[in-house]
Amino acid sequence: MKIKISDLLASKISKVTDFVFSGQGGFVIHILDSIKKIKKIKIIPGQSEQGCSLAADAYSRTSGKLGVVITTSGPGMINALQGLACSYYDSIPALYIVGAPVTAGLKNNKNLRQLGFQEMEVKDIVKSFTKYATRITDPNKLSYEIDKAVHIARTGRPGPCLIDLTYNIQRKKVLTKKKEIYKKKKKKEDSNQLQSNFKKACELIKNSKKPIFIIGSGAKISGSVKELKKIINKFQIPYVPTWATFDCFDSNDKLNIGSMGVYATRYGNFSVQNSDLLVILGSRMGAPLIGGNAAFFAPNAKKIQIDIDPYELKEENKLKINLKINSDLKFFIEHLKKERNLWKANKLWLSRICYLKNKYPIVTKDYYLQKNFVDPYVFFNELSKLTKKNDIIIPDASANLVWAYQAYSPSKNQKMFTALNHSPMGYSVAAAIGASLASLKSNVIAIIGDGSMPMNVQELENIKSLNLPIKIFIMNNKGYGMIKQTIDTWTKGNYVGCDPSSGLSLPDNLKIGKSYGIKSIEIVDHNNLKSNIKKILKHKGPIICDVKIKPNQQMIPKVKSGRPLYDMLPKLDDKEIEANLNG
Ligand SMILES: Cc1ncc(C[n+]2csc(CCOP(=O)(O)OP(=O)(O)O)c2C)c(N)n1
Repeated sequence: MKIKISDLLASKISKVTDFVFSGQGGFVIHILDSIKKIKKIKIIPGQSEQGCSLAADAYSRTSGKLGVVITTSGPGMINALQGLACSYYDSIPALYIVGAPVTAGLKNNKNLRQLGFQEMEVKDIVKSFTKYATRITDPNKLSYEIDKAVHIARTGRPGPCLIDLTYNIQRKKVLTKKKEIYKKKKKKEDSNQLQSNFKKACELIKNSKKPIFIIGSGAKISGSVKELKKIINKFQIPYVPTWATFDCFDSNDKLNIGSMGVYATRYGNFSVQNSDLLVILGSRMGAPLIGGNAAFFAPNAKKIQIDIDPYELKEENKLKINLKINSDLKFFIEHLKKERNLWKANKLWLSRICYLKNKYPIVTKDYYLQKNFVDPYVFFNELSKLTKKNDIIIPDASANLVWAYQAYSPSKNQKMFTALNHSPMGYSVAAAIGASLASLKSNVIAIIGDGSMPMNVQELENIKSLNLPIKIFIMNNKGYGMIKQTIDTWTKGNYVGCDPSSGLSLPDNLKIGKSYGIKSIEIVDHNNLKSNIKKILKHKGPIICDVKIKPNQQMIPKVKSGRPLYDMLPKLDDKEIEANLNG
């Protein structure tokens, strides 16, 4: 029996997803024709391939299924690079299918710029931010390559894979029997070495007086959060979720220290600086987490790092790690589960953390007294109280992202995520589409700056036409707030292209909403803040809310550039800092 290659591809795709996010183009018509015939899959055409790629990224994060993007070679592919990068840098599984020109239109000479129309060396372009990328010119290879790409995308440290499929091959028929079959390889673990390292880690935890578990995205990816919670609760071990696992833990849990890092909480940072043992679980400990100078980070703490990616452990120019364990976190958690006396709770240490948490709240009463504009910390505090079970919160890039992670408290099984490591402006609006399709009964709340809103504004058309329950809050501070704060620090307020006074013109958001046929309102100050948020969250279908923020609103607190995590602005008295560090 023979099968058309594009039909075979469509049938493979139907096994891994319910949605395909696609651009159109001459080189993908057969693929889209075949997919359309499969009723189970819904094709979501983006307004731009960038929108498709970001929606697919968020779909994968929300549904646990594969985000699939289909795009034509050349301009379509180039537009889709944004989402591909988001998925790669945050370890999100995704599958990209690119329609390439006919085989005869592919150049053989590398020095020739282009042979076929829209021909492009896609594999070379994406090499540094895909887990696997290949071009198929042999029809009998398709089945093998798709299975391989899907397997690689989902296993180990996940990430996006890409298949560049020539146009003439898509139309070909292959004998079903002749297909090459992909056999999954099992990675061998050196279990003796691992067990011995796990034992060493447990010894260090047992002997520690002030341990902290730092819980990174590896915990989510490996599906270890539930078991980890049980261990933490059983032994009363304090922990810091990174922003990647922020939504997995209740911020009111007394063991939850709160977030640490350059833009975080004073209590999280003081606690980490005071620790004598950090157990780093699936986190890369990047500069936003540990600060600009690694030598200043938790100098009195021994550090254990467990990571599935050996290259993260090899990264030598940052922290000095005392015990490196290259393993899937799942195996370490299984080991911890068997320990009877992992840690004897130190009440003094726990009460110290509690004390710091109470002493330095992020949202203070005086923020509520502001007369003009909305204070973003008050906004996120109130939003947390009003959102419902299973709601999904997607902050964008920049200051609004920091305000959200500092002041929003996820609870009620909510999800909160963004493209943390790549962080493109305009992520949230396009991502909201993928998240919403994966979870149609929940509100999806996109939080975005007025500067980032224009970057994927075109996707409002899809939000409207699909009538998705997406609530977009535009934090309107009349320009690029975070950039302005950085310029104030480094180049004495010499603003360039970041607000109207320095040449950046930004549109009227209410008019934009109206032109897309989406109800749009504004919140200008604290009067009726709660009732307005309530109204927006209750609204059926999409809605836009322009929230007026002071143009010079800062992110508070924030670590002073190059300084240790405890040295946050606004600056505390030296004596107060010292007292907090001697706990
Ligand atoms: C596509 C893209 N271009 C440039 C940047 C660099 N950048 C980061 S934040 C930012 C300004 C964002 O301003 P706005 O959305 O208004 O957010 P605010 O800081 O005011 O909350 C810029 C230019 C980026 N992250 N993504």
